[in-house]
Amino acid sequence: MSRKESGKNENDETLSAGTSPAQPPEEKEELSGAFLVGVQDRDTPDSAVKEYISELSELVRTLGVLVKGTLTAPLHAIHPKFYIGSGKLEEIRDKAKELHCAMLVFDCPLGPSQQRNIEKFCKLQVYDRQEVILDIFAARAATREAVIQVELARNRYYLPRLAGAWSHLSRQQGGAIGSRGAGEKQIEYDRRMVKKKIASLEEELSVVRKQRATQRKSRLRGAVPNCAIIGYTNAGKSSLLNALTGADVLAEDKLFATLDPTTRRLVLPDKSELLLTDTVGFVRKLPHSLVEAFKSTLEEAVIADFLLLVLDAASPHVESHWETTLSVLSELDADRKKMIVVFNKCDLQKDPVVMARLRSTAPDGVFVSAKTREGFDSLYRRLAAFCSTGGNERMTLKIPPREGECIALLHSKCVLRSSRYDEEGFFHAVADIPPALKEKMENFRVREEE
Ligand SMILES: Nc1nc2c(ncn2[C@@H]2O[C@H](COP(=O)(O)OP(=O)(O)OP(=O)(O)O)[C@@H](O)[C@H]2O)c(=O)[nH]1
Ligand SMILES: [Mg+2]
Repeated sequence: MSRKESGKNENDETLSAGTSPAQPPEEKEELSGAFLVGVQDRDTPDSAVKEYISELSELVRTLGVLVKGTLTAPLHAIHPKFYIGSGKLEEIRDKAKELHCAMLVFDCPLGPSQQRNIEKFCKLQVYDRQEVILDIFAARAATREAVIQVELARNRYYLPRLAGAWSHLSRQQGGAIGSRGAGEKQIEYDRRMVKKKIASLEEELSVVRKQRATQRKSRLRGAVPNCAIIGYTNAGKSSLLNALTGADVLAEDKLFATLDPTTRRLVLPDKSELLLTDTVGFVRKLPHSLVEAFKSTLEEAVIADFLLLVLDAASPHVESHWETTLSVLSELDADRKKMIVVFNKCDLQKDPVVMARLRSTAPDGVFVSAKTREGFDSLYRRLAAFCSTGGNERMTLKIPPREGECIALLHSKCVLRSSRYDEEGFFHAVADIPPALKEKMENFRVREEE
């Protein structure tokens, strides 16, 4: 089922079950749809909990599953057996049964045994947010690299869940809940198989990574700055790449429409050039196994000379999306990169109060619309400024005579401050090096003490 068909977007405790709301569900109605469970600790305000649950609804709907009801459980301390208190879980179970739901989806990360305990107690399938995200990625993966990465992440997620988790796996193949019959031997066998699978996926991924690194090298050889477009899922990253470069990347009102990076060359009005790479979107609580597995894709952000951090100015949650994006970047060790903050979808955000708030939080932010192209002139100016000076670094260099290509690059792509040849033919220079050439020139750098 597509997201658009999948029902309303309210945060009501009980949502339409797809039948007429006036008629109670029939006794023998088949189990379907999900009941969502949010958790609220003392530090989380009501508004944030509402936002998390509405995002979880969106994620679940992306999988084509109807959301029938939601409930938020207060959390004073994590209950080792069920994560939340047993009284609350009973209430959740009864509500979910009343609505003939087939599954519970928790917004918090459940441990393998908590997941099993809740399944046993409620006799319902139990998912957590991480598994939902993994499933969305699995459904979206199209290229070999994405498929391997997702499969790797899923296998790593399932490995600790194998012990006694037969229903959990068998349900993936349509098995019934509560049918855990497999003995320890079988579980051991499965564990070995999953470990083997993980090892072979890792091997396959390392081959693909090497290919990507080679492609990247040939891209970097062009000495054009690299910019990665990053941001929360659905912020409009692909739309922006398309609008700026005339690329034809799929841009859809879907979570995680993009899993594979696409790079396009952009020639700015002042004729400076850069390479723009569209990347996979971020989301709150991105499963660690996914971040790990998608490292080679996400590395595009790490190796870029600078970032375009795209935010959806029309989203009521723009600030928290920004925070999440920065925290995923910090997990990748890329949060201190130079970046241009871009507020997209300005055609949809006409509230002057919101715009003023965003302007004051990001005085350097650029406000654009990928749809109407408003604000593109200022974005071009910011990009051009970056290309000409932004990322340059002054280096003192000593280049051997055999490196003629490097010397030529210094003359054509760098700003030479001073230069001379010595009697052995070495080229000595002080030059401002653009980001794309830093790695290459680093080999000939002369340190102060030398
Ligand atoms: N009105 C309006 N809609 C936009 C704008 N930019 C993007 N959209 C819409 O927002 C939705 C998401 O756009 P994408 O470009 O797919 O977003 P993304 O950030 O690449 O999303 P993921 O790949 O899922 O992470 C699509 O329906 C776009 O048409 C904009 O400036 N204005
Ligand atoms: Mg995209």
